[in-house]
Amino acid sequence: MAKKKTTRRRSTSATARSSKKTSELRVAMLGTGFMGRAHSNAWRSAGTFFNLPRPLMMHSACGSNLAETEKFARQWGWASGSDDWKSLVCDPEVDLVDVCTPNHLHAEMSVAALEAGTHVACEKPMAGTLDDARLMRDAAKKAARKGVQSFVWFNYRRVPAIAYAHQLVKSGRLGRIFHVRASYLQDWGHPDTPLVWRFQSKKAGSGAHGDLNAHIIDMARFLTGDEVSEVVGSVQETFVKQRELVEQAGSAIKGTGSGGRGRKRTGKSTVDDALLFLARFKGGAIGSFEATRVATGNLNRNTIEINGELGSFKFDFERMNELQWWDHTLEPGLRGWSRIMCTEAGEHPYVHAYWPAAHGLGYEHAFVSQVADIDRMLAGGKPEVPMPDFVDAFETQRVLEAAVISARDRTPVPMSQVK
Ligand code: SOE
Repeated sequence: MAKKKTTRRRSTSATARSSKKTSELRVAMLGTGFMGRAHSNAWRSAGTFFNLPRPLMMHSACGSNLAETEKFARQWGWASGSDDWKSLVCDPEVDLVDVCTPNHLHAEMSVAALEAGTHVACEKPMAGTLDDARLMRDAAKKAARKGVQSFVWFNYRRVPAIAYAHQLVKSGRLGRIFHVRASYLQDWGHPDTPLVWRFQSKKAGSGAHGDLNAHIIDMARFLTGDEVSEVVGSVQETFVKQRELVEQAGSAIKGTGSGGRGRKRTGKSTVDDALLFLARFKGGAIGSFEATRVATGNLNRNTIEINGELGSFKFDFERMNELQWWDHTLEPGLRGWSRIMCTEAGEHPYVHAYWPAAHGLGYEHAFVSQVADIDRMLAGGKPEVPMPDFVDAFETQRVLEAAVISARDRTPVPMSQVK
């Protein structure tokens, strides 16, 4: 992203950043890709669905191409477009910076914002590397002493079925937990997918691992309330070693290649296409985690199952409004999997803000709900469901790192060895 000072922002006479917890919350978003669209929609609609303590003001969207970014800003409701993130992160007119750029930019942008006293909401994975994540965590700890907050967009926590499952575990309905079985399967990383940034370790850090295992590690930690104590074993593979080089990747996650026409110029993929690992938890449970971009036929299959002594649940994002529940306290003849529609206002988190029972939610709603929680927290209140900050997300990043070391060295890695 360009660093030159050619920003064109809304001009206003207000210069002092308001610290009032009831005043407008002015947001600048860095990055205009797929996540930029999901976040823009959330910033735009949260105040319509939720009664927010701080009215939202979409100050500016920032991207590398000014003309394109201004177009994006008009389309998604931002007051202006900019290509100058360095000015935005310390602009007194901006209260919060939303970082949804490729992973290698997260640390520099987030740390600059936190040091300037600007709240930060950063996309997952928190960073491409543990070193970057540590810098971010340390900056967040320092900033927190001055009331500056950090947030990470682990959006699946705010899917009502997952948020409800979290409450079931917390209230003791599952009893002692034996198993965590999590997998995040996609198939857009087939050989015809070009060398977009997500296949370049310098930009992404890792492949399916950081992109997808980050989600299910966070979900497992959130759902069990427990921490991984050891990565017992791990295997990773890069099936597609060379991918097509393209000038313009386009805006789709997988980019747009030549589709097999003509001779292709190729470059090396430097990330995993799949990484699987086994883990132990401090509380005694064991877990399996699988992330892949080449699970043909699985488009966005984020699943997690937790088996406890008193009950179990299963979740599959492809049926995101449902939670499968097994109550082991029932007499044996009555036991069976029940399909709960998690669309009951007053019972299932966040549903009260949206539609009547059984009028399901979609991918975008978890982002909208996260904006509502961020807004509440920046007004001094509590989120509806616990929110990960940089200190929390750093723990997920440590588990990611342990799994990489375990795969590389073909050895178990106790978490105490990963600082
Ligand atoms: C691509 O794999 C992707 O967009 C991830 O980056 C997201 O985090 C995931 O929720 C959906 O798939």
